[in-house]
Amino acid sequence: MKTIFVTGTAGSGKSLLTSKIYEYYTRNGAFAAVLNLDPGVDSLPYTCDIDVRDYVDIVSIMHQYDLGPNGSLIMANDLIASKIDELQNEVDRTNPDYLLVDTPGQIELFAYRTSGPFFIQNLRSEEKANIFLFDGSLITSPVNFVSLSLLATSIKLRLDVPTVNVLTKSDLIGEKLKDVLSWSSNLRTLEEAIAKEADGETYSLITNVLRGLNLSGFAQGLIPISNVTGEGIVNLEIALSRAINLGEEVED
Ligand SMILES: Nc1nc2c(ncn2[C@@H]2O[C@H](COP(=O)(O)OP(=O)(O)O)[C@@H](O)[C@H]2O)c(=O)[nH]1
Ligand SMILES: [Mg+2]
Repeated sequence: MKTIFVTGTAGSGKSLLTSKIYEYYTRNGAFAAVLNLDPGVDSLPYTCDIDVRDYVDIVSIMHQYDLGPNGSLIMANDLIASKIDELQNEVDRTNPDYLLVDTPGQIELFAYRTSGPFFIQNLRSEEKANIFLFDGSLITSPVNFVSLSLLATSIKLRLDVPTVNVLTKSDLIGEKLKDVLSWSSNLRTLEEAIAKEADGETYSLITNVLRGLNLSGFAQGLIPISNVTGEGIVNLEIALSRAINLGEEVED
């Protein structure tokens, strides 16, 4: 079994992409299954094979601990790790070729809290990979792009699994797509774009951070996709196969 985690900010397209990857593998004759790890979600664009909501119930948490919706979501996210044995049993019983894990919108789970990385590191699977989604609609400026890349870097260093970086909603951003791809592959282009927008102090802070992180090397290979038109999904599959199968692709 190979496990693919889909992470990214709230609304970046995780659930919809999960459904597209599921369809892709199924169409190609592989046995794929979906694990929904989001305890707070109402409706999903796919049928879950395994669902954390069977074990963690937001409404009972609200009542039991007298919490509001935010507090109970945070608590529910922390409880995910404590349900790993139950979820692992279901995963083992299902035993798919590809397990797709759709994750909660609260990115803190992976950026800061222990529960997210614990779950990813301790779920037993032959191979694991993470897809991190850069939400195309959030990249309205080069500074925003850097900010999102820093978040992606924080998560990558905490998860310690091969990561594929994806830019979603390519259908919505028009001309900006070209800019974003050039920022992600060429540090100089990114610095020039920032120089036009930021004042001296911000510019020097950002460029120092970028050089320290060698962001251009890190963000290289940002794959643009649209979950709506299907554009780029095949490229994503190729990158994903490389990450999890060491180059062996799903057979047609
Ligand atoms: N136009 C467009 N909309 C998208 C794309 N991906 C997701 N969406 C929409 O963005 C919203 C959030 O998507 P969802 O998959 O629920 O995001 P999640 O919170 O990360 O799981 C939904 O209304 C989706 O239909 C995309 O590539 N293009
Ligand atoms: Mg979702």
